[in-house]
Amino acid sequence: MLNRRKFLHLSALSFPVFSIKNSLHNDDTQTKPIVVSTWDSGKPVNTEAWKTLAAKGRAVDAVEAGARYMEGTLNCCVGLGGYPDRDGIVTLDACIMDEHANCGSVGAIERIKHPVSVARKIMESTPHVMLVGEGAQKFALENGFELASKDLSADARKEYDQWLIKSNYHPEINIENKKQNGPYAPNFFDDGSPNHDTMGLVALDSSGNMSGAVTTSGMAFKIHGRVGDSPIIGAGLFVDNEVGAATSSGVGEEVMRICGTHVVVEMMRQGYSPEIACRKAIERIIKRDREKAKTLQVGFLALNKKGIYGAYAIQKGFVFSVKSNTEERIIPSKYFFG
Ligand code: SD4
Repeated sequence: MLNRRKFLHLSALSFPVFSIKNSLHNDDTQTKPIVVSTWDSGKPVNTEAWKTLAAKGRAVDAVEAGARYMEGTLNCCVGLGGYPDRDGIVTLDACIMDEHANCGSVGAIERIKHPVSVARKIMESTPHVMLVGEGAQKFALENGFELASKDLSADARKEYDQWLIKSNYHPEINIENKKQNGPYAPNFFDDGSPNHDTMGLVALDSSGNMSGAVTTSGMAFKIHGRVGDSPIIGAGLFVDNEVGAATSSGVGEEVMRICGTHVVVEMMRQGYSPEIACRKAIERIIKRDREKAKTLQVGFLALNKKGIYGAYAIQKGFVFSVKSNTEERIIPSKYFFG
């Protein structure tokens, strides 16, 4: 039986949870349509997705269009213009998930410009969720996708040649200040600003349905065949049309170890706001290995069924882009260390 002392203790413990839940449940506002994307580079991605959302289209079409925009920007780090693996080969990961929990995914695909659309084709025309490597490329070619050149972009060639001098594999993704964090951290421009290789976006359409997509060239100079969190459903992306959707960026291995975006969505199901849900997933990563977590970056971004968004990261520097009928802006994420 619960004695009074235990009862008081339990109610004190549950108070913050109760108030967070209430703050979500008492909020009757509904923002739709809305799209949120990782990073400041998400701004034009949102603009592209918005064309579909503003025309009362489906969220799944909007997120595919947003991801395709980024993949098509070949002077950028997402898609075929991205940094190669340590063998000098660009391998791409992508996924998409719709309001019915249909999902499609490609891992380590080579020489295909729009992996997100290959993922969608897998989702819609096969009984499978994920194809990888040569099989994914074969499937893409059989379905009308073109084989692109294997040449690296000028920027990727320059960075790869530079990296080859030491061939020091020291993954530190998206930490804000390169100089603070060791001799060589890939994914930074010369001025030290983060050069993101991943684009994740989630959207709520005017019918109240949610979808998400992620596309990436993955971690720069990775071991050939390495696949990160981005194409893994429940790690880099998760959508539950009853609750909300989440995506991630940062060191994929850490996200995969906790099934990060699935954790975020399940936290939202329990009533937590998107920001607190993201924070809880970040805390789970930090709890596993606090010292290691200090050396790396992971950021989660979430949107709930009411169109309320939130993000949380391990370190300072993660930002996200929002577009709705009432706002269009880039917002710095809250973070744990700093
Ligand atoms: C990965 N999560 O492959 C990706 C990398 C990333 O910005 O997010 N970079 O692990």
